[in-house]
Amino acid sequence: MKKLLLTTSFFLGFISFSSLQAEASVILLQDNFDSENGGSGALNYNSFVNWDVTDGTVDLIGNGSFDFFPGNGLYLDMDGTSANAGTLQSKSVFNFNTGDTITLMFDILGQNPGATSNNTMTVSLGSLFSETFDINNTGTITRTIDVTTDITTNLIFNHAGGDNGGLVLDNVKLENAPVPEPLTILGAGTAIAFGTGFKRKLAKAKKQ
Ligand SMILES: [Ca+2]
Ligand SMILES: [Ca+2]
Ligand SMILES: [Ca+2]
Repeated sequence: MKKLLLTTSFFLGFISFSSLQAEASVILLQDNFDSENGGSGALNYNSFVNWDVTDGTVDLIGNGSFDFFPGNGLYLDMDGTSANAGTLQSKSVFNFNTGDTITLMFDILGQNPGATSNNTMTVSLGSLFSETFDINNTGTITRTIDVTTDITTNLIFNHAGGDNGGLVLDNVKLENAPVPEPLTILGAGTAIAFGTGFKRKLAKAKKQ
């Protein structure tokens, strides 16, 4: 009987562990800017649902308003209309644990045709990630980041310069595949709990 108990516990623990291992990644932030400002463009916009402009300005354009890249709804000229390019910081602060795997995606649609050369934008996620992009990076950017230290951080897009025309940002997505470690403990706990319950049932059956 003891052998059966052990086998059952092991089996259940294994099921919990296996199913939790396969847990999908979590989308932490996804934004196409299309429904900002009731769907209309606005220069020097700073009433974002998901973002604060912490320095300079950005322009919410597209959808018929300075629509340099039609078909993308609204999007951002990261160098606004104040001669000081913008820094866009996520309102959310994200917690990452060692072993997590982050996927960061965004589109650089191109740049405002009024922009001069040398437009650069540094994208950062605390000490985990920092990379500077320019017009040569036009397209969909995808970066996979392995988390090697526990960290709490915002996601920041920091455009340099200030000639009122900059790189154009759209479709930001931040995703995390959490490390399954704490869930393994849960799996073992489930096995122990079940084992105890099974033992009690056996004792009860013997009494009857
Ligand atoms: Ca858009
Ligand atoms: Ca602008
Ligand atoms: Ca510029």
